[in-house]
Amino acid sequence: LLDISWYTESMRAGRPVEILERHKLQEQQINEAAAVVFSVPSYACQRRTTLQNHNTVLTEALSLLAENAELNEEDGRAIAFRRSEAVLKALPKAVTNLADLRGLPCLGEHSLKIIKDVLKDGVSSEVETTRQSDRYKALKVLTGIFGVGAKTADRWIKMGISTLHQLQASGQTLNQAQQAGLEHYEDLNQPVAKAEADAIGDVVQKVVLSVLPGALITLIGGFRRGKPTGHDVDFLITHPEEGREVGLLPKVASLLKSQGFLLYQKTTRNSYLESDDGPARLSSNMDRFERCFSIFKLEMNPGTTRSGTPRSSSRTESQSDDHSPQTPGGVHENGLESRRRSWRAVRVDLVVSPISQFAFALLGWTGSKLFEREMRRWAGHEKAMSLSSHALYDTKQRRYLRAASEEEIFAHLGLEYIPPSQRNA
Ligand code: DCT
Ligand code: MG
Repeated sequence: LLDISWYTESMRAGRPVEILERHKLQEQQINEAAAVVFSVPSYACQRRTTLQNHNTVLTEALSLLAENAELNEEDGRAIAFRRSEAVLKALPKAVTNLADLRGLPCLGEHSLKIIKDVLKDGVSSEVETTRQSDRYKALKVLTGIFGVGAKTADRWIKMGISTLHQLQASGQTLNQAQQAGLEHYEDLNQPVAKAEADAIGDVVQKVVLSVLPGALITLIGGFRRGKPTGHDVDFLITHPEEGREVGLLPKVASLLKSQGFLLYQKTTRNSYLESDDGPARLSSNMDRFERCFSIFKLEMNPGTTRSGTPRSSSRTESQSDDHSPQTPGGVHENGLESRRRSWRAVRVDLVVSPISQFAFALLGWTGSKLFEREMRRWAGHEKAMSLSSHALYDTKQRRYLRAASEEEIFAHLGLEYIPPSQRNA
């Protein structure tokens, strides 16, 4: 506390600046003494990250900058923001002053500056400027189209295309995925609820079992981590007898299609062969399972309201803001029409793995993306191993390490087992 005699002396001598300085210093000392000391290991796969986040204002700010970097294909920057975001997500309490961050890993200079601004002013001007920037808004709108990635969006923006209307008017040739993406734009940008994922799961299960009795179907991705909503629904399919699963998806897709459940689908074959691919190529996060990317037509019970934010607000925004997601004019969807429809479009991914790779596929497809990335980094940097959704290879022993469960993979990697609900990094 302030030393009273020094204070009165300084006041008498007319030294208010010194008083202020000393005040500040003392405040800082008090803050530091009261600072919470968090201890957080540096790899996300060593941490338990639940959906309960005590620092949403900070993590949302960092997440927007990460997203912007991803949309601009600035990978290093994106990862740095994602790592800082994940550290804050893992904290058991809200951060209230900078001193709370002492000793935490992964917080780079840029992230710290953002955190500091948000703690001080409630917002970061860099975040707000980015959010409002024409380029960010255009990238968001265009990559919101299924089948459009950052590269395509950038090419279009350079041609002066930054809205859906401009895209339609431009006469650009769209591939089939993009055409379907544009047609179902509004639905595909609405969050999918767990109940909707379960309803789709029932349909998928019935069809898969009719083609391959004994097959096992698992809901993966964010829903397996306990998220209440997602941007898509991911399923992993396998069969206890290795080999029985080969060629399953073309049959499943054609049945689903004939029953009117698919608005779009693209099926790719399994292109992974341990003998051909070898461990060197395994570090890539792209896997080569038999896979079906689809847009599912989900019937909704009468009176069922859609998940997520009310549509009315998004429509008002789109009328006033030229960049926000608008329904492509003249195409199928318009507000009233779609609200009266008895169905909605949902992105659904089906992945098939041989049973011998199932644990790796399950682990790799449960996410979160950062958790997966960190697990591969841990494997490579700390254990000289190479982890993918197909296998784990030990470079020193020069052999593949088999696993029948996720627990075994964590054990091979010398990591404490983290259940899916705590992988929300
Ligand atoms: N995955 C990954 N690396 C990628 C893409 C995906 O490790 N580049 C894994 C992690 C999550 C899983 O696949 C499914 O991917 P998404 O559906 O994109 O993620 P999600 O966590 O399910 O997110 P959402 O809830 O929004 O669908
Ligand atoms: Mg998903």
